[in-house]
Amino acid sequence: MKQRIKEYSLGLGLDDVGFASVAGYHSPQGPEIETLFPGARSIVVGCVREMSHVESPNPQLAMNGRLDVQEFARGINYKLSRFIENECGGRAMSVPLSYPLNLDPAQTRTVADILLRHAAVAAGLGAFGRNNLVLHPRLGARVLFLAVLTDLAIEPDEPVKENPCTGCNICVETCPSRALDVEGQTDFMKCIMASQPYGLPKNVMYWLQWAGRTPDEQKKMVLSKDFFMMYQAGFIGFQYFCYKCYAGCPVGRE
Ligand code: B12
Repeated sequence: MKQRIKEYSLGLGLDDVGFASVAGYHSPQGPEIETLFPGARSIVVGCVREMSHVESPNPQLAMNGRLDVQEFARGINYKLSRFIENECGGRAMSVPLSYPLNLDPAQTRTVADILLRHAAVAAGLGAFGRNNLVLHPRLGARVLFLAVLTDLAIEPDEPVKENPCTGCNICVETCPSRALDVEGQTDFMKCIMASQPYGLPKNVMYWLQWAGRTPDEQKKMVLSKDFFMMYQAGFIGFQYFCYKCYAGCPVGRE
C-alpha cells in the first residue's frame, strides 16, 4: 500500500513524498488531528520545488511562479486524495497549503490547524533550519509542503539523520525586517509587514484610518496605490513580496 501511494504521488510530479503517523505528529499549538478527522492514522506529506521565480526582484513574476506551484500542489492534493479513496479503500482529507486559515482578531498571531513543517519533519522530509523553515536534505529550503490525512495505517518514515542547516546565518542577516533574530521563532508581525506589505495588517490599518477621514480624504485614499495593491492582494490570496530567507538559503543549491 505504502509503495503504491508513493509511486502514484511521485508519478504526479511530487519532488519527494514521506509518511508520518498521526501519533508521531506533534504540533505545539494546533489542535489534535483526531479532533479534525476522527479516525485519521497517517499523513502523506509531499514536497514541491519552487523554480527560479523566487529570485526575481520583480514581485509580479515571483508571485506568479508561487501561484503556479500552489495550483500544481492543490491539483496533487485532490488527485492523491481521490487515489486513496478510489484505489486504496481509505478516507482522505487534504490540508490547506497556506490558507484558508482561522483568522481571528482576538489572536495575536495566526496558527494553522495543521502545521505542515511539523508534518514534514515527522514524515522524514527534512529538519528545521535557522530560517525556521524545513530544509529538505537534497532540495534545501525552496520547497512547499502539502499533506493528505488518511485513516489508512501506513508505516511512517524515519526522521532525517542529519540537520542539513549549516548555521551560515545568511537567512538571519538578509531578512529585511530582522524577523529571525530570535532562534526558533519567526517574528510574525515583522515578517508579514515585509513579506505581505498589502496583507491583513495593512488592510486593517487602512480601514481604521478611513473611518476618521473626511469624504475628500476618503476619495484620495481610494485612488491610492495602497488601495489598488490591496484590491489585487485580496483576490490573489496571500501575496508575497519577500522570499529572502527561503531563496537565499544555500542548502541544496550547490
Ligand atoms: C502562518 C504562516 C506564515 C506566517 C507566520 C510564519 C511562521 N513562521 O509560521 C507568515 C505570513 C509570516 C509566513 C511567512 C513565511 N512563510 Co509561511 N506559512 C504559514 C502557515 C500557513 C502556518 C504556519 C503557522 O501556523 N505558524 C505558527 C507559528 C506558531 O509558527 P512559529 O511562530 O514560526 O513557530 C514555529 C517554530 O517555533 C517551529 N519550531 C519548532 N521546533 C523547532 C525547532 C527548531 C530548531 C526551529 C528552528 C524551529 C522550531 O515550530 C513552530 C510552529 O509550530 C504555513 C502552512 C502550514 N499549514 O503549516 C506556511 C509555511 C510555514 N510558510 C512557508 C513559507 C515558504 C513562508 C515564507 C518563505 C513566505 C514566502 N515568501 O513564501 C515566509 C517564511 C517565514 C519564516 N522564515 O518563518 C512554507 C514553509 C516551507 C518550508 N520549506 O519550510 C509553509 C509550510 C507553507 C507550505 N505549504 O509549504 N508564513
